Amino acid sequence: MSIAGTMITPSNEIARALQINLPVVALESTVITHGLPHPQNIQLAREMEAAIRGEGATPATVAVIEGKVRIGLSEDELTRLAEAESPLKVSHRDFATAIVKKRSGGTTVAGTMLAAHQAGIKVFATGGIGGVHKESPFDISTDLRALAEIPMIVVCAGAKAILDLPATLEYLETMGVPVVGYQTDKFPEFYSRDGNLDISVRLDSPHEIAEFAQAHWSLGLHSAVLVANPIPESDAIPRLNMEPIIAQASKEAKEKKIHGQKLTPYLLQRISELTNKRSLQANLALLLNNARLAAQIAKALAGNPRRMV
Ligand code: PSU
Ligand code: MN
Repeated sequence: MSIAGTMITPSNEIARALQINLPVVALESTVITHGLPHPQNIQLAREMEAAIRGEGATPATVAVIEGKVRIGLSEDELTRLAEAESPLKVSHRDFATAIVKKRSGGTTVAGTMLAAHQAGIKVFATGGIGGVHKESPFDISTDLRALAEIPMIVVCAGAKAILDLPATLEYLETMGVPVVGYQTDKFPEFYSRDGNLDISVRLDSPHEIAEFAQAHWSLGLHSAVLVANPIPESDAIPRLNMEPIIAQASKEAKEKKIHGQKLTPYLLQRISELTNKRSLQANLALLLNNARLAAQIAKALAGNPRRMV
C-alpha cells in the first residue's frame, strides 16, 4: 500500500496497526546512519524497537531505502541501512533527491515527522532535536520548522548538545510549540539533567501528555508538542563536566574547517573520545528511555480515541 499521491510506503504491519488504531511510535534513522558508530547503531535500533514492543506498541522506523520512503523497516532493510556506504541525511529538502537518485538515507527529525504524519502516526521518539547553531545564526535546523508545522508528539532528551539552547527555545516559543518537561521543571540538556532553562509546562504522566496534546490540537493548532524527557540519572553527565568538552570539540572542528552535515558526526565522535565513551553510553541510554516513554504516550492516546481531533 502507498499513501495516495505520495511515494510513502508503510510496511504491512504498520498499515494494519494504524488501520485498527493500535499504538505506533515512529523512530528516526539519521541516528543510525550519521549519529552513532557501527555496530552500536544497529544494536541500538533493534533495542529501541524491542523497547517499544515491550511496552505494547509497534515501532515504525522511517528511512529512505533505494529511493523508497519506508515506514517500518524489515530486519534486512535495517541492517542494510546501518551498513550503507554513504547514506544521505534526509531532511525536507533531500527527499526528492533520494527518490530520484534511488539513494538510501536516514531521515532526520524533520524528515521523519513529514513521512510519519502522512502515514497517520502521532507519536515519535528521537534523541535530540536540531536547533539554532552557535556562532552561525543562519544555520537553523529544519527540525524547528517541522515542529512548528506538523502536529505530532515528539519525545526527545533536549536538543543536540552543541546548539545555542536559549535561542532554540525562543524559536520554539515564537512558533507556538509547547515544550513539555516530563517529570522536570527545567529543559534537559541531552547528556545532562541539571540545566537551568525553562520549559513551558511540566507534566508527570504519559496520560497527562496525551490529554495535553489533544487539548492543544483541539484548538485548531497544528504545531507539534515537544516532550523533553531527561536522561536517566545513572547515565547523566553533569553539565559542568560536559561544557569544556563540548567547547573543545567545537573548537577543534572549527580549526579543521569541518561544517555542514559532517559537523555533528565529528563532534559526537570527538566528545565520545574525550569522555572515554561515557557520552556514547549516555546517548544510547537516553534514546532507549525516550522510546519507552513514547510507547507509553502512544498507548495513552490510542486508549482515548473519542477525544482525538
Ligand atoms: N541529535 C544528536 N545527533 C544527531 C541528531 C540529533 O545528538 O545526529 C540528528 C537528528 O536526526 C536531527 C538532525 O534531526 O541531527 C538535525 O540535523 P540538522 O541540524 O542538520 O538539521
Ligand atoms: Mn543545520
